[in-house]
Amino acid sequence: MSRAGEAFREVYGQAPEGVWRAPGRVNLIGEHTDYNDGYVMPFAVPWGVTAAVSRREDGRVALASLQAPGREVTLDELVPGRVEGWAAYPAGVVWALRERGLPVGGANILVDGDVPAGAGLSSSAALEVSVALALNDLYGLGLPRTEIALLAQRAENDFVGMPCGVMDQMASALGREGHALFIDCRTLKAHPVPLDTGDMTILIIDTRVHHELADGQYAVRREQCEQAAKTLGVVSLRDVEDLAGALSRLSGAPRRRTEHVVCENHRVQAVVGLLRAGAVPEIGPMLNASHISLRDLYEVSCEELDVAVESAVRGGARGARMTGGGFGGSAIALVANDRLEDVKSAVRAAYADRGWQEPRFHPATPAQGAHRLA
Ligand code: GAF
Repeated sequence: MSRAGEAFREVYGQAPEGVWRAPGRVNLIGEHTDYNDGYVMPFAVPWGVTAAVSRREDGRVALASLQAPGREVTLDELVPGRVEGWAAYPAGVVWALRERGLPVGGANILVDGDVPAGAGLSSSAALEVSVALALNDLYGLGLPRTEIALLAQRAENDFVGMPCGVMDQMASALGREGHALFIDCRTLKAHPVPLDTGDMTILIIDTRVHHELADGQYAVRREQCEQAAKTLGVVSLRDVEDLAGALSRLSGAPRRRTEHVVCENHRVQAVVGLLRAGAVPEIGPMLNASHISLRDLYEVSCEELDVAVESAVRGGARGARMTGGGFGGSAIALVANDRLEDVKSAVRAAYADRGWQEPRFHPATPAQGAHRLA
């Protein structure tokens, strides 16, 4: 029995009906493109959330965690804004399923997460998807994985109140071991692309900072993209074909955001081609270009991410970029295995010079997406 299963038995007095696991994600390339109907290329990471779950018939949802205080709500209390903290994510999933008219009742839930805290590796998607998959199986909903991802996103958008795109939930629900997922966020088709890094490593550099003041900036970026699409008369920035012409009709922030989104979509397609050709080291320049664009055009980086990326490249990485929403969290670097120690030392030294907290390093290997453990 997993640790979550054992803890469930202690908290609720009997064994769970089942145990599920969903991973966090790291994004190889394709940043801030998902909510523009664009392309992304994330993969599931080995860290995630394990959820032990049983149904209950009294209209109550009990939420326990090995990492945080628990909470119990009735199904009637599932109203956006009424549940706060971590519990809003699983509660939001129950809410989203019921909003869709699906026959989901109460539940006893216990979760155990091991995603490095605050690293920007999407512990929230792991939490949502693990619980959504559990309820899907227990209540016999028969939802396809893409639907599970969309419902998890709905929980985060409309119950938690974070206007995220669908990338993280898709990566968690559909990830495949040894593969990155090339996702078209308009059609929601996800193509697994083998990510065989050979004698190289994708190194996660966790800056261990999160700039809370920037939290509202995600929604601002979305609005600026929508505004640009409206000015250009397209459904979304995905539809821009003549970039030079589009840029000549825009100014200020919407112009910079558009340039990033259109070029980032092309970079994703280029990386897919290179990976399919087995040319992993050649994606390095694409990673660097993505970072510069996120820093200068999309303006979602921060000093700690920039220093991590620059010092990693100076230390010998083939390429590096911030990953995820930005303003802290993690960067990734593509590094030949015999240069790993040089790269880590270079980043550590750059942080120490500035008197910053030591960053953490994790090798990222593409892991399996959400699945039932027991
Ligand atoms: C966050 C969001 F949750 C994703 O949907 C995506 O937009 C990402 O930022 C930026 O690419 O992780």
